[in-house]
Amino acid sequence: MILHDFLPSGNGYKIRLTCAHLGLSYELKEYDITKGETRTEAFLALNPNGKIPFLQLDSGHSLSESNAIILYLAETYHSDLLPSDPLQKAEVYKWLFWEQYSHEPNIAAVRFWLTHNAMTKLKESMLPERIAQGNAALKLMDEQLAKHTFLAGDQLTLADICLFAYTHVAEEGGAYQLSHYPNIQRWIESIQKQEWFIPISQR
Ligand SMILES: N[C@@H](CCC(=O)N[C@@H](CS)C(=O)NCC(=O)O)C(=O)O
Repeated sequence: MILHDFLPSGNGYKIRLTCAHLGLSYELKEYDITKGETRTEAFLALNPNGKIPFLQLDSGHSLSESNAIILYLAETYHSDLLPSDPLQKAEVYKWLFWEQYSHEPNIAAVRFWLTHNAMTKLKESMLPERIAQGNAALKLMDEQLAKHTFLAGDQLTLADICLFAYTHVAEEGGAYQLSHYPNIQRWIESIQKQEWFIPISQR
């Protein structure tokens, strides 16, 4: 497998973490998204969406969208990261869909704007609303984690890998303070203690 990625990306990190958990090896091809390296003709021929992460399988098939990729990997390797019971599985899907709509646009996008010199007047005007929505997302996670060890219950699943990726770096850029969310902090530490854990800057 070849993973096309940018190491600071939480979306790419979801795949690196899933592969680490599953013990899968892959070739890494790195792109600097701040220099438009995913917008070249050569990259667009591979992935017309012009974004990392992007996984080329040995079969010749290719996949984009981080959460589709981690679902594919967990199902293919029959991992307990995705429960087989339909209701428990739906709980995992729920967090993955929620992440893309209610978490990633507020936490990941704001981190990128503030840490990669990507602020414009328009983005600046959107910032207060995005930060309010991001804090609402963190509060919801914190409340869930007050009741359960992990997001989808008491077993670690793809929901945790998916949401760990951008939550643990939410403070980068200064928009969010994780000290307001003690249950999230406990959960972050418990994931960092897993024997398969790798930091975001690694593969
Ligand atoms: N929904 C997609 C988002 C992918 C995405 O936004 N990728 C960003 C980096 S995290 C990117 O490649 N941006 C470069 C660009 O748009 O030119 C996923 O979950 O994989």
